Amino acid sequence: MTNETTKPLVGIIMGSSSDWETMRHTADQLKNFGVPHVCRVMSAHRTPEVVEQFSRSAEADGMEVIIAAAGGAAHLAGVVAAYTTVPVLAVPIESVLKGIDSLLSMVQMPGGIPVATFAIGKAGATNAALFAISVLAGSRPEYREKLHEFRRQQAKKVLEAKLPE
Ligand code: RP5
Repeated sequence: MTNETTKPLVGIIMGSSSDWETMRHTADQLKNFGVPHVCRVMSAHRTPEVVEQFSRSAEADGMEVIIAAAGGAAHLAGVVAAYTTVPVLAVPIESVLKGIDSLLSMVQMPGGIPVATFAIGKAGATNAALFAISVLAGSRPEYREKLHEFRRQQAKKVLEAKLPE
């Protein structure tokens, strides 16, 4: 599924369709910023060949960031990173162990193959998208301006917050 008409700059991949409830927040954020992206389900253990093919071709396909989400023994991001030098951002999905297993599987990559790991669940899904946009903004002033506007709006909401009597 390609969500924008132009070539995707960001690839959002997840180990299972059950991860979508979390990863829709990543896709929504990219959509809000008008970033072309693609969302796909692929699993490091259930469909390893698909993961390999996707990762090997990501750079030639013009992808500049890959966001990989998985839960449990969450090796998807690490496997993708093994095949590509495109930056890989990892989102740990909540699991029967509350996502601690997913987080540790992702964040504890041995030195040499980096994976940038975000918070468990919705916050991580949101921040992975915002971080990807920051990466793209390095060479795209329109995304930089949108990020500034996003921060302004976010601050405004905090300043205008009313507490109950
Ligand atoms: C992981 O196993 C997926 O990323 C998912 O978070 C978890 C459970 O997958 P399902 O059994 O719901 O397909 O590979």
